[in-house]
Amino acid sequence: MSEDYKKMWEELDIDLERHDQLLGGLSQLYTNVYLLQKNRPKGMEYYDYVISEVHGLRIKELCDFRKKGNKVVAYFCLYVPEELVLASGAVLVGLCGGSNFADQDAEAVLPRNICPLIKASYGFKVARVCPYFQAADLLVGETTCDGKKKMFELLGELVPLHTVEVPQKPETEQARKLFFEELNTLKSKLEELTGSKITSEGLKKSIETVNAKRAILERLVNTRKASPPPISGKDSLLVFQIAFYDDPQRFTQKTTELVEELEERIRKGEGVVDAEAPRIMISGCPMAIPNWKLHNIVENSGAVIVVEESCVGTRYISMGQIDNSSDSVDGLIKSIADAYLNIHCSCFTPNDGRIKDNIQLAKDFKVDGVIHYSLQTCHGYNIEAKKVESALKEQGIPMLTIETDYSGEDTGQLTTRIEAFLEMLKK
Ligand code: BJ8
Repeated sequence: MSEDYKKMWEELDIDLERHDQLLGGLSQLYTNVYLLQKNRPKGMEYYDYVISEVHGLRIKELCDFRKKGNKVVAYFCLYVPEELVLASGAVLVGLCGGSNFADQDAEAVLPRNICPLIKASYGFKVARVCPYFQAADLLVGETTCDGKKKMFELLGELVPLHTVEVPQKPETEQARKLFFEELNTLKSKLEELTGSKITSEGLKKSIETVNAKRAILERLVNTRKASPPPISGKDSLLVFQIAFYDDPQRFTQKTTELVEELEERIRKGEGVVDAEAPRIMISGCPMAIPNWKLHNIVENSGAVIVVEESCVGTRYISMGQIDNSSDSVDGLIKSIADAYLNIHCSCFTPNDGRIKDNIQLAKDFKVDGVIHYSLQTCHGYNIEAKKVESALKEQGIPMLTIETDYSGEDTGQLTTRIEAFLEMLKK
């Protein structure tokens, strides 16, 4: 990394020594997991570059943006609409942590036996190793699972934080009304932060920008219906992970180039694996960078992941194309609120939509089996796994349930279980 970046990190109050360790580990992991893959699409070079500059160029862009008086907003969950943030003139970046690097820092305050994603989200702030955290002018949390909700209270003691209330029973009229009002409150908070008014013209434009991003991601998802699929599960996961913090317009343009290449591969019958490789769906908790553990094990075991029912997969685009035909700010926020309640997170009750999504996706992507993925102590997804399993079983689709964390300690055990599951599918 250049001296310029060092100066930038110092200005962001990064702990340089630990940050070096973090980046060193990431680079090694990325080489092993990603760069050794065979037959990758050329379009993945852009995402390789983004990762090589993950704490460099994008952070510089954010710092330059802030120097002009603009604001950076950071978030942890899909229920915070990017459309509203962009319409306020700010940019939105994702903060969820996917590594156990700062667990010890988090455990000085948080209990040891909580979800690794919550621990990482808090630990990275305390350890001062994440420049996205350091560059954020406002964090937006949300009331989804209890662990996150309570962690946000502690995070709010360290940084400016606003929490959006997400209703838990989305089917009711009261829930829709509450979420609409919550997004209106967020709008006021963003206006206060940026000093600019959110207008209907601005909102229409930002809806268009984010719709375009979702449309190209949907096209990417659809390419994986092909047999053989033109892209690995690992690579597709990476594209979704990067969608959380890249510039949305550039991301859409680069992903369009990638998708065009993938569609061409399909026309030529080219794939990343043999057509006989077992087709697997992953369903469950999100995977933040650099959590590539499960995908790596599954694909190194000879299968291919063809779809993720996850917030780094189909849930990220489950709002669909948001209607921006209204000429009033209220009308547009109502469209956004209604669309975002189509994200079927396990914090909802009941959450039948997610069960239906699992069945539909398993059929559409012709999967041979499903691996349900829960992070340790994530009660919502852990408990819901039973319902998902029964529903899939009725359709004759086998499911393996996995609960894990960010450590590598269970890699051997997981590999054995996954290989046995794949063997069973082949039979
Ligand atoms: S919309 S999945 S991003 S809440 S894994 S912290 S649920 S204990 S991340 Fe999520 Fe929004 Fe839902 Fe998606 Fe809690 Fe579970 Fe941990 Fe989780």
